[in-house]
Order: sequence, then C-alpha cells, then structure tokens
Amino acid sequence: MQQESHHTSVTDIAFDLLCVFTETSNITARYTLIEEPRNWTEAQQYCREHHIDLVSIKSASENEDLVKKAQGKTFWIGLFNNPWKWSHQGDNYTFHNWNTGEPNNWRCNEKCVEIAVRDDPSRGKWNDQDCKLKRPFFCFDGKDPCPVCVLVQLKLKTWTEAQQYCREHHTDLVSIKNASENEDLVKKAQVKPFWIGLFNNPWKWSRQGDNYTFQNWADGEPNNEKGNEKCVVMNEIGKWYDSSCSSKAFVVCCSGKDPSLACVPVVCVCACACVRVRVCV
Ligand SMILES: [Ca+2]
Ligand SMILES: [Ca+2]
Repeated sequence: MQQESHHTSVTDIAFDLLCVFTETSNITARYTLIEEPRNWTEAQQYCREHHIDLVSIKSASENEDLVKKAQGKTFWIGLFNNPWKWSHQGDNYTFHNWNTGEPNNWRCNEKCVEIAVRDDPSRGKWNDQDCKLKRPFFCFDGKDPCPVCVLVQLKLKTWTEAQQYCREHHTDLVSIKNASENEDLVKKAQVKPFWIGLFNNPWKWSRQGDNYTFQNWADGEPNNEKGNEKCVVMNEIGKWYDSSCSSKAFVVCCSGKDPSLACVPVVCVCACACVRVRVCV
C-alpha cells in the first residue's frame, strides 16, 4: 500500500542519535531588564505588578545570561534575607555565585542581593547589599512553555512508547488544533514521519482537554487497514495517516508543562547535551 511505505523506509535506516539544536530567543526572553533604578522592595513590587516577580537564578548559564544582558549595570536579583530565599515562590536556593568574602552582611544591614557587572574577576558574582540602595533589576516573565529548542531523536518508538516518553519527559504527544500549527510542526520537525497524539476510534488527542476538530488526513485516510490502525503519524508534507500503534515512527512531544498553555510543538528529543533545555535520556 503506497501510503504505508513511509514506515518501512524509515525503519530500515540505522540510527545514531542526532541532535539538531536551534534556539535561544524565547529562552532568553524570559527576563526583562528594568533600567530605572529602584530599591529592592520597590523593584520586587514593580516586577510583581508588571511581570511575575524578581528574577531567580538557578544555574551558571542563567547567571551569565543575565550578566550579558545587564548592559554593564549592577543589578538586583530576587534573592533576599537570611536564610536566603528567592522572591519568586517555589524557587529553591540551590545555585549561588557569591563573590569571595560574600555574603558578609556588612554593618548587619545587607539583606538583598546584587550582581556586579564589571570587567574584573568579580564580574557576575553576587554580593549581599543594603536593600535601600537603588539599582536596575531583572523581572522574571515566566517560563517559556515551549522552548524553541528543536531536538531530534532518531530512535523510533511505537506510539505507546512515544506517549509514555513524552509524558515522562515533557507534557504529552503533540496535539494539533489548526492548519497553522500543523504547518509549523511540519517545518520544525527534522525527522518524519512522526507520531502525533491522535489515536483510537473515535479519534481523540492524547493530551487531555484537546478537542479533535481540526484534521489533515491524507487522501484515503484514515482507512484502518486490516482493522488495526488506531494511531496517527504525520508525513513529510504534514498529512496524517492512521497506522498500527505497534509500528515505529519518530517522536514529537509538546514540552509545555501546563496543558492549558498554547504550545508551539517541539520536536522531541535527545540524548545530546543540550544546554539550557532539558536533557533527556
Ligand atoms: Ca556584602
Ligand atoms: Ca492508514
């Protein structure tokens, strides 16, 4: 059957893992530098009002990222008080980057944290500081529900394995709600055909709450050949085929953690060291 040839052709190739990684704009867009200096409390208030909160820093790469964006200015971050905690609730204080001799709580009056941005060894290092001093600061704008990272896993999986994988490492298999999402996905996917979250009869999406309204079946599909085609793959041009769930195709997960967030589909995934984005097995 002509339509089914895409399976065999892919399955027969020997697969090494390949990582295609294109990102960074959305990931780095999670913070906003507010240049007008404020004291720490005003800064916190401003961020909570206009953004989400003062920025938390969880890794050296995030730290470096902010330093690069600070335009040479020393700035407040969301860390405060003793014991140290982040202004943004739920963020754990695990990573830190104190300068030598800091935090020193100078004159018992340093309860807030700034990052110095100078061209010396203290660049990017943290200092506890008097909360009343006015500094520019970074607000946190929330996590990008779907990083632009495009990671391709060349390992083929059955639909069930794919679903399990996506649910474990991301949110779920990808759902497609309209033609532009479909088009977007075809463009971003580096390997095809791949499983989408559509399954069963009547058709529904793996990701709960997503309605099956849009469809993009290839001609003559779904044909439920041999009564055994309950899962759906997308081909090179974005058309859908029902296929046997135990056949193998590539995997595309939606990486948004909150299913209610509109998600740009992200091609899944991994086994390559991918900085800033989740590293998958
Ligand atoms: Ca200090
Ligand atoms: Ca079919």
